[in-house]
Amino acid sequence: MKLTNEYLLGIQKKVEEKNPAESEFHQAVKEVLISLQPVVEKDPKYIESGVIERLVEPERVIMFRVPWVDDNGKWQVNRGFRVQFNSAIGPYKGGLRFHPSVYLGIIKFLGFEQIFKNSLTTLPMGGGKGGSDFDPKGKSDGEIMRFCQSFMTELYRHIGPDTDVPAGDINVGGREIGYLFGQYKRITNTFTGVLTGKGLQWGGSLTRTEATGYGLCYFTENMLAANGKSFKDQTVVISGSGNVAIYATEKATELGAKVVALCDSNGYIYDKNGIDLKAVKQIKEVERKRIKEYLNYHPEAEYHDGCKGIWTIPCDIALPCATQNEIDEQSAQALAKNGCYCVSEGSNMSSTPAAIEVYFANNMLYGPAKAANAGGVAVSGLEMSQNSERLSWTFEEVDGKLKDIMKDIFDNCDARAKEYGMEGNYMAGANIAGFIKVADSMIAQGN
Ligand code: NDP
Ligand code: 2IT
Repeated sequence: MKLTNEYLLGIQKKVEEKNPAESEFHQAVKEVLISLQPVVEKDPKYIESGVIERLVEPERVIMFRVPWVDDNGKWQVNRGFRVQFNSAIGPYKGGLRFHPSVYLGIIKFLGFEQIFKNSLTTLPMGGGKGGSDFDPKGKSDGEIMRFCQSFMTELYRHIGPDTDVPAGDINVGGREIGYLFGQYKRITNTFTGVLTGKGLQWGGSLTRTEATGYGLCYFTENMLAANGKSFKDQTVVISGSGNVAIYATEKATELGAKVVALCDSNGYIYDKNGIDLKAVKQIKEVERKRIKEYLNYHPEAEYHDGCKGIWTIPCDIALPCATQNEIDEQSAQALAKNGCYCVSEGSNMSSTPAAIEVYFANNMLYGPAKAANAGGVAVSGLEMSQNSERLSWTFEEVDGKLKDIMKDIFDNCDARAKEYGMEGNYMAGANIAGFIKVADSMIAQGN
């Protein structure tokens, strides 16, 4: 699919000129603009109101120094970010990513996607994202704590339970949210729902840990069912071995699939008997070690260096759950050639534009990240609700709501795709459905 609409091409050009060297942000914007072509052609109000020009400009970008002292007493400096992209339908909401690859372009792409994703959840949340180029690999617990405390010592003045509510993303899980929350509480002398993904004893929601991976499988289950398929007896390849990958593996297995591979940034494991998730949880959640350790539990499994090879394993369904652009054209072709008929994204912007072309050319089912992985932020929204009413719901209650939300998201993507003459194109459906609610709110609010 190409961007041919003159007006939208002009917006894309301006975005690229005004935000040089931010290729991931350009990519995320372009995908949305392509999907919006039939929308602006049908309803001129979206051009006349200038709402798309407004939407591609973040409301606020915050960049700051994060100084901290390592275990050797040496000063270290990282860069912190929070992009408060859009508050048309609720307070800014979105995760924090700590990874050496983080720079403004990554945070902007994630914040931009978050606007549409949060809109799709049906909950009142705007879009934001933050993080740092801090690399937690090899750091002690004390170093992680001091980094988080320093990060929050600046961030606290920009956030709040009705302003901006951060959460986790790559390398930000329960431990980091704890240190961030503790520092916010100490500085502001308030105990509020300013972060989600909190511990269960101090305001967290049951199911938040599982939510993104479970939600991905619920979305995928709906997409499969609408096309006469299911997870039952399917072979599934999942990339990553972090929060999203682990709980996607758990739910896909529960739904009758056999998950045969996982990876981390060093390499991948292939276990043709089906992944032993108990071993993976021990390695990753308890010991924080490399996925290669899996061979100590299952010497009959295979380990290969590098991540790309994981997409050459024959499978029916692929669930990328590691990072952006992890499936390129070549990997998408390898999947198609091996008979994979469904790619559903746990990681944000998992597929390059060329890979997406391959999915469509091969009539594969494609679940785009901003719809398929919205379960995490949806349960974050439910955590905010519970914090506001100072109650906590049971696992079954939250899981039931998550299931309903993921079904609604799929139905909405499906309906919007059909409405605009692109049946089965859930990417266009997600972008259009997410956009209309936010754009109409921006027009109504005059900013
Ligand atoms: P984790 O930090 O728990 O796990 C990330 C996994 O992906 C690890 O196995 C990591 O390997 C691997 N990975 C990360 N970066 C790279 C890279 N550049 N190349 C290869 N492998 C990489 O993060 P999450 O599971 O929370 O997040 C995974 C994806 O899901 C991200 O794209 C995130 O944005 C998205 N997401 C997360 C949500 C959440 O609620 N947590 C919600 C919605 C989306 P290693 O340990 O070697 O770095
Ligand atoms: O990408 C995402 O949706 C997340 N990392 C979760 C955000 C959140 O606020 O729970």
